[in-house]
Amino acid sequence: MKKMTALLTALVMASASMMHVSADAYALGDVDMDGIITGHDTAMVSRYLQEEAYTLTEEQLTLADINADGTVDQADADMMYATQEYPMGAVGALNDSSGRKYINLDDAQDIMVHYALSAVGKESDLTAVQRNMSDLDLDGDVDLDDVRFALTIFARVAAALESPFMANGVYYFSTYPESPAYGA
Ligand SMILES: [Ca+2]
Ligand SMILES: [Ca+2]
Ligand SMILES: [Ca+2]
Repeated sequence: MKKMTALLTALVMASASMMHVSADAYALGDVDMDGIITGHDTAMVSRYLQEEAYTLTEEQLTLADINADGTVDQADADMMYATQEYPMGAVGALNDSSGRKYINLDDAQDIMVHYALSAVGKESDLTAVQRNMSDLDLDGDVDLDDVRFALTIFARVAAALESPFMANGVYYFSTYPESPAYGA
């Protein structure tokens, strides 16, 4: 009986800890809490710093303070950009060993196929990490806007121009196409 009680207690405690997902469970910098630092995390922090209306939760702010100095500022965004394993949108980079830092046409196609499948209620091959990386405009959803952004970035990179969404370590989203990087 005592054993049974102990087992039940352990089960209750285990389920309680599963319900409360603490920021402690994630590495500093993993703001979207998907287990890896990508351009999506960097973009979230960058946008938080640029846009008053864009907010992060308390847990996300804890994770955004990657240099652990008690504040979330550009130094964190810069450090996250230097630390991130994959750039925003480069969903195929997770499956190849090229280490490429730029979005390519295959990535844009993968994002478009994911959108098309989800539009008809079907699952795509993209993992949760890749879905986060596909949400280029950070609205929490992967749709045609993200496909358009992916194609635009690909075209800019192909033309050896800087991404319209990134300049001097800052991602620009809401200001597109008036982004400071757009005319570069
Ligand atoms: Ca992440
Ligand atoms: Ca900091
Ligand atoms: Ca989106």
